[in-house]
Amino acid sequence: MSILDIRVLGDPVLRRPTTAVIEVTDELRKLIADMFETMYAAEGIGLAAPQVGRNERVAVVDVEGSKFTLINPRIISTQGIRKEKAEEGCLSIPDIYGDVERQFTVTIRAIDENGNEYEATGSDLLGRCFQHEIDHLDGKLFIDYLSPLKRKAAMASWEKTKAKYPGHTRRVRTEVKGEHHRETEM
Ligand code: K1U
Ligand code: ZN
Repeated sequence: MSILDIRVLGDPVLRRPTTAVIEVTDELRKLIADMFETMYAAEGIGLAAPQVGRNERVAVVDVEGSKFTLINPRIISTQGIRKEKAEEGCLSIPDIYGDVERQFTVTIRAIDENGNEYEATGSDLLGRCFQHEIDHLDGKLFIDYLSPLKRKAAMASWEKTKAKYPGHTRRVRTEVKGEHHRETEM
């Protein structure tokens, strides 16, 4: 398995719509395994294919041990009208956070890495993560939901941060130091 480079804000791949997966191949399973490894190395709870420069309609999620592979996911229902505002971050916009209002509970239909269709219902952080990852597959980012004022402030902050990511690339590596595993960015 490999840790992949993460594309950051400004890379056009994050704004491109993805292409539906026709067949779950070994090559796709390798991409999924690499995406899980990259997500864990970056200490995220989700990761979508465009974030690693790919255009397949695929994402991975692990919220408190509830692990999902999302191939061609779509939201099939939102239970009730309850919405909730909470702070979000994005592995492709490091160090920038903002409050986003989303459905509290969503049910998705997707295909897993074995090619089997399944449905899953997620509330709270899991529901939020499903929505955040499906947005990535449609070229949408959490900053798109911020008010003009908050978005302007977020972009001003990003202007200072983005120099850390030449070529719109965030390199996450797990480094072994003595007995400790440490995350480093290069
Ligand atoms: O897709 C991504 O950029 C991953 C992103 C997913 C996400 C974060 C917050 C709300 C919804 C979806 C992250 O994992 S950023 C890391 C993060 O914010 C976080 C990490 C652990 C627990 C909670 C949030
Ligand atoms: Zn994100």
